[in-house]
Amino acid sequence: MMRFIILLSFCLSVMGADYPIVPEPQKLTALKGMFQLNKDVCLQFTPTSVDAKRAALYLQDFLEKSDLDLEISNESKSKRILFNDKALKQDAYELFVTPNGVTISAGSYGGFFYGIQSFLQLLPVEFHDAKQKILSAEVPTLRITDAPRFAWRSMMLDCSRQFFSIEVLKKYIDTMALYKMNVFHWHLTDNEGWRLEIKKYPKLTELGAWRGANEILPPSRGSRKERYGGFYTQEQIKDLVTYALKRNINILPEIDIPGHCMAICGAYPETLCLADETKLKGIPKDSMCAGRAENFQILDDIFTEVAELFPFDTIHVGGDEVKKQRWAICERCAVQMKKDGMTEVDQLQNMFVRRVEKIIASKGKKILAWNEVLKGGELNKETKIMSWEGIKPGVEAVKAGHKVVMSPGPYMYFDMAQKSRERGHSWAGFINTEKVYSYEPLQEMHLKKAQEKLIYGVGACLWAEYLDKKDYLWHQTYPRLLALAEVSWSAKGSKDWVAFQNKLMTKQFPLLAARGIKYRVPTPKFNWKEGVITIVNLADQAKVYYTLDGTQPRADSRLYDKPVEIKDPINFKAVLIDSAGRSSAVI
Ligand code: TNX
Repeated sequence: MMRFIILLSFCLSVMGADYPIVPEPQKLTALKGMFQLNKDVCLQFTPTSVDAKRAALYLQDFLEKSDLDLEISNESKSKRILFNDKALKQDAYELFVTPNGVTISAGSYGGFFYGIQSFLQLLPVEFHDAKQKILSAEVPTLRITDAPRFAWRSMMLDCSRQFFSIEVLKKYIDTMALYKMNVFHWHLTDNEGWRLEIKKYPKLTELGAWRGANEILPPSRGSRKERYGGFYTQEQIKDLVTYALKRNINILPEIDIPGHCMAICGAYPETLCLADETKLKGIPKDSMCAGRAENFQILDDIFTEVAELFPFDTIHVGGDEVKKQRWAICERCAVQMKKDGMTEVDQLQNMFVRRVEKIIASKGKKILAWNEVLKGGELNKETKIMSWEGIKPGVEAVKAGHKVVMSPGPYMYFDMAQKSRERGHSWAGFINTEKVYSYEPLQEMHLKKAQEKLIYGVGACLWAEYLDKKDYLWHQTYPRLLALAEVSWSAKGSKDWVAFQNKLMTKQFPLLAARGIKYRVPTPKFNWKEGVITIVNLADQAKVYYTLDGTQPRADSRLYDKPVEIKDPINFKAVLIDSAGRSSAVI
């Protein structure tokens, strides 16, 4: 019995801060001793496995940035990192670190890659800082058996409302990969700008990529009257796709149709509905006409180029918030409705999406779309649905037989502010890291076991209306993405908020800081009761400093070490300073 208790407490102690890997692996066992990583260690791989070789080269490249050059050698040197081909499921891996060597086993490139990511999180954070040279390290020994809970783990970035350079996108993708996310959902077109070069329709980017006083797109948040915009060339896109694939990330392009189309409709006004101008007054020009046959040819041409650029098997075709007022008074839409015996404009959208399904199928791909496309009739069962208007549309989609990616606004919309008076949207409430972490993808769905299998993945969205402030993109993504990673990867029921916070504080914040990521430091949480202020839920290594005279608290202000008694009304201000020395906003 005693032995069992000792063993149990030993196993429990390995969770969380001792082995601060995010997302929490499915199974982790601590071992005794340390592995010495230095230039005498060589890299080896199963010679018949292309994936094992690619992974070995990836790790070699990564460590080389710190000047640690490991040789690839099949000689039996004393210590090695072995990439071992083993029949494991897609993206699953085993990582075995002993004092004598490291073995990463997997049956897919993704599995090897994720074994590497867990290993890299065990290294001193200096390895993540390109400016630091580090030639040796002690790595704690352990055995991990790990696999993702969901096959699809996506992060969306809206590059229409704001334009981000390829350099920023690479950093974004690189950091996602560290946390085992595998789909970069790239929102490329919207009312505020069309961002990808389409050779057959050059005006999409010549005109549709720009907004400002004299442009076809009016100025919007952050861009004032200046000409604002930009687009990605096809060469840049191909390069980014390759970059992402190296990190086991597929890029899911989103071409948002038939609504959110002011850019395409501005560049090619003939794509708009046909009606008496007086009746159309005041209705935004953001929807493509559903009754114009040529529009489907244009889309076919566009998707031909999109399908060639993106090797991923799925294309996101939007379908959200289509303003159907134009359709309701359009002569051509009326003809179409009559021809198909339709009585509602929702049916028109269904017809539109079904035609697009056929177009995309002709390119050998499947579609994914926002949940609004469920209205107005059935769709092909191969079409995946992204449930953003809460949880209910996800249930409806499953019941209609579709695979679903859960992105409910109240948990997964990283464009929401994280607390009151912070920058961001708030229509889905305030979403802090704890809220994201609390999300259980099967909650409130009441699905049968077979239906649960259709919940294919989880994805967060970062819309860019409020991302015009420098580096705010990072503030909104981190550390919330780490919570998303645990929600989508870690085993159901394995979540532990206290342990998670400690992992952030002891390892992940310093690691992100080393990578130059300007994450949001969580503000301290406090209780106020009967004249006493108590700071609660303070993670290991986090420090709170405060002032009582209304001045800005800093690292040389009073350190919080016990509840603060307050006699008179007073201006109490506090900040949290994390283990990387970065400060939260003042509360
Ligand atoms: C809704 S979510 C939108 C976006 C906005 C976002 C702001 C969705 C499919 N459409 O166009 O940017 O809300 O939170």
